[in-house]
Amino acid sequence: MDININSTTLSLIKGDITQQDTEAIVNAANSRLAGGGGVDGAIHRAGGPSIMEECIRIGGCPTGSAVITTGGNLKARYVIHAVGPIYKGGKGRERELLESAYRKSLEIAIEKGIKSISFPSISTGAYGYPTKEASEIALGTVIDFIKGNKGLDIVRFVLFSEGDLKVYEGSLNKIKKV
Ligand code: AR6
Repeated sequence: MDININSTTLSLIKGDITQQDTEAIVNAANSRLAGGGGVDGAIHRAGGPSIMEECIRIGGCPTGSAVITTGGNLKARYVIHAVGPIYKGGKGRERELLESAYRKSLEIAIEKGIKSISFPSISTGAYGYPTKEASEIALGTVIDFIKGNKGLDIVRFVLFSEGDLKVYEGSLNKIKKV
């Protein structure tokens, strides 16, 4: 599913983030930048050890923020490591921190002159954020950003399952109607 907002195409696909040919891909990292399972494990496996060397040099990243490294052996030139919140029932600052992880990633992309970027569904795996709620936050934040900032040609969400893709499509349809 694709929609155009100003000069940016926002698309939702089912796929593997490590295979994307956008200039940057976003990692769902942890604040120690220590690697792990899920998207993080897949990116480090596919991209090779140079990405971890850069992460160690950077040292860490607070929750709700993001840092950039090169993409090692990936097709993508850069990896933006974003740290989403661990879901604790939704009564804390989870929403704010999830919004901030997406926004910070986009700000870094603009600063670097990156034209195309792929996101995974941050925080909805090991970190337990309910996918429907997280998809509304992710899409809402990205759409607000695109409306206010020129420079990105493609923003792609790469969902790992058909079920997650359907949830994101439902949320995008809902947002489009408002
Ligand atoms: N491509 C796209 N999406 C994927 C892929 C892939 N190759 N692999 C998994 N997903 P998660 P989080 C989906 O757990 O919740 C790590 O250990 C997955 O199905 O990767 O932010 C880190 O080191 C889910 O929908 O990230 C952190 O400690 C989504 O990506 C912690 O997990 C996010 O799942 C971060 O947890």
